[in-house]
Amino acid sequence: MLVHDSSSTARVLLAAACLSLLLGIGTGPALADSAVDVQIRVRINVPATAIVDNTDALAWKKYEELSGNWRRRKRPSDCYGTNYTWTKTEAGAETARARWSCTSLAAGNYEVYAWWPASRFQSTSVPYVVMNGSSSLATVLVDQTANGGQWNLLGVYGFDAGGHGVEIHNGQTRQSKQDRRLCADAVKFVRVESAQTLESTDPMSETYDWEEAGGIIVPATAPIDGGTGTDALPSCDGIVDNRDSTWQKSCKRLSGSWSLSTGVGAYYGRDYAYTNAKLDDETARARFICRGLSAGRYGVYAWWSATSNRATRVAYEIHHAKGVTTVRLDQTKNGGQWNLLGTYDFDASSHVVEIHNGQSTPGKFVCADAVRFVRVPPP
Ligand SMILES: [Ca+2]
Ligand SMILES: [Ca+2]
Repeated sequence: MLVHDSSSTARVLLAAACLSLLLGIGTGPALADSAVDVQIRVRINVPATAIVDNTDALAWKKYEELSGNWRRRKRPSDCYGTNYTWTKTEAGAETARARWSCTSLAAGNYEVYAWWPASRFQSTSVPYVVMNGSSSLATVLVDQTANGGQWNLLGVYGFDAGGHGVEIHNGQTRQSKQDRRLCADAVKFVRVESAQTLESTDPMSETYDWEEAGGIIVPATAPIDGGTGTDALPSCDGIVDNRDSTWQKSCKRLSGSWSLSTGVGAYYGRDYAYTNAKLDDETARARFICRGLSAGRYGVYAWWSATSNRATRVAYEIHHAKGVTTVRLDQTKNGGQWNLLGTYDFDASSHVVEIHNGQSTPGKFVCADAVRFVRVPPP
């Protein structure tokens, strides 16, 4: 823990100072140097993991109720620690919000997990908002009727030092009359060294280096001994564009009306598809599928063209080996680049991302442009 490391740093500095005093009487500058030597050997271990429970109220990690009426309940069977808090669901705007935060973690990419006790009376669509300081990175909708008593991955996100946070609220959490409540229990941040940040380059002239391509499957006919080139792209390079229609990779309209456009720049490939965003139930859905990728852990990315009339809560559903995770993203910003939706385990040949227009921003548009799967090492 950083707090602990700070104090051990302080102890060593104190020891160095004492050493100076003990040995340094009358000798002056030479011993000041030796004190510096001792300082340089101090190694601060930056913590890689932090769990924040609803009972934490420390300076560096705490749970706070920002609004509404939260009540504490003991249920040792499948909650984290000794208890959790809960509040009632709302069909409309939020009336209750709580936050877990941790200020002792270094900057970097972290897996974010949530733990809840499951109950059939809890909401099937609980928004967890991943926060970097005061900025929202993504909203992940979680089904609290299932997967209780375990750490559930909300995705991989980049944080600034000390900016790690997750908020939960009860807005639009009542999907049926059985959804009476939602709970706030614990969250966990785990540093991942391997998470990749893809650079925004011109996608049409992108070159592939077989060695660096990592998990990208190289077909048997392609060179396997390294080398860079654009002339022998693998048949399934992990990128699925809205125009792809082969067996290896395709983007299919599952429902609704989608139009093609080049009206807003910085799209991927030839163009993008768009549809109207809806406040309530979805009316349009499209599926990006990539076959030919091996089983394993992949970072999932999406590309869109951003403008002010895009929807701010666009639902991307990642269909992975452990189920379906929905990530909500703001398409008014971060256009023209690969944006990480999280890291997930996939079975072979079943890499699927679906996008739909439900529970979003009416009057705005949802853009389906391209998605990408990039293999990362297992944790
Ligand atoms: Ca707890
Ligand atoms: Ca496209």
